[in-house]
Amino acid sequence: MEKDAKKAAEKKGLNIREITACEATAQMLERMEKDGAESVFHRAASMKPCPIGSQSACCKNCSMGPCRLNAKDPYSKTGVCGATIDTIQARNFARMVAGGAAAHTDHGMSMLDVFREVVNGNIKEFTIKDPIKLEEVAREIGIETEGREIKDIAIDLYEELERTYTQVEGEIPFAKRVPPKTLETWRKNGVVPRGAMREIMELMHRTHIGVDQHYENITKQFTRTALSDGWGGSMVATEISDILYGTPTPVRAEVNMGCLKEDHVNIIIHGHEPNLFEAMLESVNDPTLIQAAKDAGAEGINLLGMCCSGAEMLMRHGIPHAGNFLSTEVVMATGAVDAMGVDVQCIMQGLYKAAECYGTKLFTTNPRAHIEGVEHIEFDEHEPRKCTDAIVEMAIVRFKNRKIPIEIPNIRNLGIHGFSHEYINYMLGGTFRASYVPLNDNIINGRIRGVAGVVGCTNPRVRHDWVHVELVKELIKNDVLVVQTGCSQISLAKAGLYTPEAAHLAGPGLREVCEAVGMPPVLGVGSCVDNSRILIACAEMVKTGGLGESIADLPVAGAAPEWMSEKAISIGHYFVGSGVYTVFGVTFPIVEETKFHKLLFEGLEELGFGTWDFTPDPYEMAHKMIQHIDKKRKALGIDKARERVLFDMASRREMEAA
Ligand code: NFS
Repeated sequence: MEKDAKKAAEKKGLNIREITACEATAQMLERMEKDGAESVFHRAASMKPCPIGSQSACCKNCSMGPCRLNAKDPYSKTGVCGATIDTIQARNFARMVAGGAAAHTDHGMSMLDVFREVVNGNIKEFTIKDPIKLEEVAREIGIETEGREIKDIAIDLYEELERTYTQVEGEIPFAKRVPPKTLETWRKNGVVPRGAMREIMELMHRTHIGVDQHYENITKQFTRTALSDGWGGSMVATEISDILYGTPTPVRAEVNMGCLKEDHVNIIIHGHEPNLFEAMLESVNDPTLIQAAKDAGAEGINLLGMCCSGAEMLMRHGIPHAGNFLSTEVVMATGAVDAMGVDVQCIMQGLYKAAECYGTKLFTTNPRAHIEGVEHIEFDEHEPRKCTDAIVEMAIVRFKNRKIPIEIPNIRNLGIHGFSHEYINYMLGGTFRASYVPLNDNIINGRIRGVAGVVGCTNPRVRHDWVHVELVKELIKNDVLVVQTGCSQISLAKAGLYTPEAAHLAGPGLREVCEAVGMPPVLGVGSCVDNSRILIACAEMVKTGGLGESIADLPVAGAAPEWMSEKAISIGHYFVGSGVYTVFGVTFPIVEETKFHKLLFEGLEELGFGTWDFTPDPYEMAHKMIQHIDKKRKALGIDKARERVLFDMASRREMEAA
């Protein structure tokens, strides 16, 4: 009986407008429904999340279990080994941090591998595009640069940054960028990362059955591990990508599925490491391959990105972006994607079926990420074009033999992307006085109430894009400047908030600043590893002065309203570890009213860190963040300034009315 009901519900199909706020995704889901094709949205509808697992009240770390505890009465039971709910949850949370931190640091490590090979002359296709940044980064971590050759500085930089991963004792190099008072908090609590490999290894050890069985001690180690991601692996990934491929500056670019072109060979690169994408950019500009595409009847080759490497290429080169995580299968329903090349992270296995259904040539390229049934063309950084040229050639063949009727949603959104920390510096300060002083001043005088980082994934358990968009709109309406990365940035770009004109949606203070500088009220700073740019911006704000002595003093807040990955948990926790109030949506993987929950949601703040919070509602989320920002303004004694500005605005309006 129950089965029949379920089947009937499945037959009814998806309630498309309720599951996504993205019009292009909705249109393609309609097509998939007609074609009987499957997507992440369909699978989410037919699979209910496990209620015990979603609260992290189970343990499968050994074979005496798996043990299921009672989330409603969490202290009524323990695991077979005697592990309490707090131990179990802390261990589960810790392993999510370890998984996420491992992903980011392994990504950073492969960027460093490429850098080493470029410096040694073993890779010729890539070069050092931004030697100025190389020198700056080197200087910041104590490497002598005066009068030295770039190559010699680069060799030292490589060796120094390698310690981010391999060092067994001491502090990671970028600890030098942490504001002294924040670093003092870390030292006092024993959480300054040594090397990421060591931290992740120790965390996996400590969460094994029968090792660390105090949730506070486990929390200490996963804080250290998360910090080795944010100020370590992720930061290295960002800095080395800038050095090799150029530091982003603002660029006009388009997003959404309408960027696909019916009369072009369309190639999408989806994943996280920019190396594959950079090589692909060379391939699609190769005159021989362009000619081959023309010979096949195409007008040219159209390269697009998706997910995080897409976000990086969007901001670094203005390459169009076709959509975020939840749209990666759906986009193939256009029939217009001739080839998709993927590398690592957030690559759904379901892509295989969608590609098969709509005739897209799908390729895995990274030795670390194969998919059963999918053709693998290995990408070797020493001969990058071998792989990318092959993908282009196959895409051309597919173009010639297109069988599926093409249906491209006619939606494109123009915006300005590419606000690196360096550019924010320059933009607000001007060429001759590049600094954060104007930002700090505008925060102190209350035109800008505070800064919010809104980042992270999209998740089919909530209405796709909607939570991001509503949250950000509410924040800017209240004069909070928003910086963004990853899939969240694409949600807002699709909603049209990446134009300077979107400033009219901002509150009067923020609008004034945006109009004066000509910037959008929402700044995209890149992919998820580029959240490190937000950390650097926070450190700069502290250094510039007037907003307290540590990151925890700043009127800033962070959010991942539609998160889904372990990487998001690691990011969330390194922001908390750095002193930032951070709120997540969807669900929070902990039972409420446990000691561990209390530690994350209250206790950490008392130790000088930031704090976790949770709500699935975007408006409540915005106001929780604003409340925190106001609390910090008050503690800094700048709440009065803000009141005065509000009064000024009100009186101005009164005058206008009169
Ligand atoms: Ni970030 Fe990038 Fe997107 Fe989430 Fe996945 S693409 S690293 S994890 S889903 S934001």
